Amino acid sequence: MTDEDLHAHLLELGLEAARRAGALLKDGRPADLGVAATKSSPIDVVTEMDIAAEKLITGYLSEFRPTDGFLGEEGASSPGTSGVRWVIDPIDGTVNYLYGRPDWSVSIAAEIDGQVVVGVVAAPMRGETYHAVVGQGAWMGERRLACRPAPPFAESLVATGFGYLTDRRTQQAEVARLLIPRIRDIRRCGSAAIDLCDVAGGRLDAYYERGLNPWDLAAGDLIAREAGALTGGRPGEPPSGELALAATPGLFDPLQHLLERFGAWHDGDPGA
Ligand code: LIP
Repeated sequence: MTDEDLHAHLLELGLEAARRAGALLKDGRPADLGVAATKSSPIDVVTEMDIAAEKLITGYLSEFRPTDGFLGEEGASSPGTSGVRWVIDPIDGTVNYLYGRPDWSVSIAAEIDGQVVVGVVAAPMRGETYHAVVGQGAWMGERRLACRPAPPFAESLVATGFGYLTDRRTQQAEVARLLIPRIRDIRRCGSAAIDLCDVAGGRLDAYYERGLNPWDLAAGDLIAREAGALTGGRPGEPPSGELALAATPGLFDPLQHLLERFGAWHDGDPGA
């Protein structure tokens, strides 16, 4: 199988897995959905549907690719032997899903030897699915995605997010306070994968956040890059949990410079 054939195969599986999980989550959401457990803090929640969706996705993919590895937010973790690893966030935007808000997504990426080659983000409540294959552009269905031409910095629309730990949120609020007077406005959607796809599709000029996990980032980062955005972390660094940034090229450097100066890459002084 050529690399191109393998990528196409992985994309087909990722799209169908995301479609099936999205249907389960949209049509099967219990009216009385509650919190099944918490993780890093009392506001870092997981529902029965996060767990069910991850089980559906891994079960479907394993049926066709039994030797692939998995890394999932809700515990799927196996190295596999094929060199392919699926990185899965079954519900990106869990708090939104818990509250019945529409901005949540199913994020599925396929890595080969540690490099993401396929990314799929399904946003069922938007009726939209975004995808990318490395080197083949970013798409929303059949529509090719391209990030927005850079506006003047003071007219940029920038999204961010806030973590689940108080010290981190305090510093993140301080960074936003310093940034807001310098840009058009801030948006906080609650799903990193959707924010990254909105940069890819020109619905945002940029997005940054500290504290993302690999499953929040993997698919959306590829989609943003394949749409022509620049992505990274601190200067010279790749996007990571320390800091993830995606922006239309004309905004990337000035925004990265400000985020470095404002301390977007650390949690501030505890108790400050
Ligand atoms: C969410 C991210 C979001 C961030 C939230 C949360 P989850 O992922 O997509 O950008 O601000 O705090 O981490 O936990 O819903 O999969």
